[in-house]
Amino acid sequence: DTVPIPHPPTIPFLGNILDLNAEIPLLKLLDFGKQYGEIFSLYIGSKRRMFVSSHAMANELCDEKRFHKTVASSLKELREGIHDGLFTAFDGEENWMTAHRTLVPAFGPLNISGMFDSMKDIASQLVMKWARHGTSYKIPVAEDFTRLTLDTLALCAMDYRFNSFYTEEMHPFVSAMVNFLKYAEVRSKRPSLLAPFYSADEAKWQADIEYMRNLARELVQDRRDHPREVKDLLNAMVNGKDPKTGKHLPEQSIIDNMITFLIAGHETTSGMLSFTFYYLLKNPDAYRKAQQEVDEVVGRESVTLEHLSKLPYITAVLREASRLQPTAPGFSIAPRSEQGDTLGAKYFIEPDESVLVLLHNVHRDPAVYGEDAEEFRPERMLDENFNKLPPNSWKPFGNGARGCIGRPFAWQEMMLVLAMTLQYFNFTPDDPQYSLHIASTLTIKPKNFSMRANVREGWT
Ligand code: MNH
Repeated sequence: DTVPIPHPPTIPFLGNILDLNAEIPLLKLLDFGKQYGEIFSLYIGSKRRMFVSSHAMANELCDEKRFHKTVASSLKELREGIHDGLFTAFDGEENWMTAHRTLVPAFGPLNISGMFDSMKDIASQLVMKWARHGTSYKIPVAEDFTRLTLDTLALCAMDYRFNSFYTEEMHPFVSAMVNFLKYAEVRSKRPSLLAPFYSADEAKWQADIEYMRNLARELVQDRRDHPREVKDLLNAMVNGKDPKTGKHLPEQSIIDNMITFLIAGHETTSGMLSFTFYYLLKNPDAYRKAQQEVDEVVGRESVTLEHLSKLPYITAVLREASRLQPTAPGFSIAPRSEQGDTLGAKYFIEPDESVLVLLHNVHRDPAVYGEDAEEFRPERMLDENFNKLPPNSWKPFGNGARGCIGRPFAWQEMMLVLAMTLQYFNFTPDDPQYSLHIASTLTIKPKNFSMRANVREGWT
């Protein structure tokens, strides 16, 4: 027998829309999760959305035979600019399958290891910047890591240099992309009927889309006119063929996915690096162990790909930071069956309804992580413990076929940056009293978190 899904009181016409009228709606959702438990619903106008907070519920939703990804709210708005690219495609859409089959090898271990030198090129620019500025520089952590991840993606995806470390102003592509993302969120919270009242904003949004697509189109054309032997994603898309049909990707799909990689890959990765430094500086014991591991494995050598596979503690640090602060804080799932589906044998979900997995709450479920679930303790993420976690209890990269295709890319980049920065610098918090505040767009990052970097003895 089914039971009603609990929800906070609603008001006529608006439902719970005012409950979400907060600066950081995510924090409201997480609080409701703590209050209502494994599942609750909210009425956005007349439409009901579900939110789950327990591992048991998330585990059921990750069963791809019963449930699949839905593209809703902000994600759906992004389709105006990147259509059925990998991230925003509706589940089962034809172009998703074609692009997925073509791109899986490009994101495989061989290709990603081929990008090591490009990643190191950009990471060295970051190290150089911090070394030259010295301890008087208050490192704006999230901003500098965003420079790093953007430049890394542009170089590895399309052999293009944004040179963000050499300019105060971001490259125009970056501002267009940031506006595109922000406005998608604004749009998703506004009835589309009202669009005509915002015609200037709408025009700006269209211009941003056009700017990004034109630049991407020029890069594709340039590559076709002047083929080059580089191991970037653009070559994989221009030259690669769908193994099933033997066909090349259409130009529109190449452009959609090139922009998609920049969007899906830069903020998530920079946020995760930023939270990792936040936790390391809050936990001196973990910091010391991480640096000690780098000293033992890498020493004063130049970091290589081989080093990166010998850093189990750093690996655990990244896993633990992304458990506590999953920078893509949720993903949306809906029943496959036209009859709907029932969660936990008691909560009925209609076929057209979607459920958001609240990763923060799922990742802190005491049933999985125990009474110290809220604490940063990398030891619990060392392989011997990590491999014993129940299925679907750690999902920062999403689920199944629609999970993150860029995970090996991001992981290699983050491991490299941690190894290099811990090798060169001693870090101290700029404000030891800093208490964590979250800034959120499509993804989350620590707000106004800054630190200082001191070049370690022996490097100068
Ligand atoms: Mn990534 C999908 C998290 C880095 C490209 N990514 C997802 C999803 C999550 C996610 C969660 C699933 C979203 C959903 O179900 O709606 N991604 C991350 C995190 C990092 C990350 C936490 C870094 C840390 N992602 C990257 C990088 C790239 C990338 C880097 C590209 C180079 N991600 C994607 C793409 C998808 C995706 C493309 C969509 C995959 C698909 O549906 O086929």
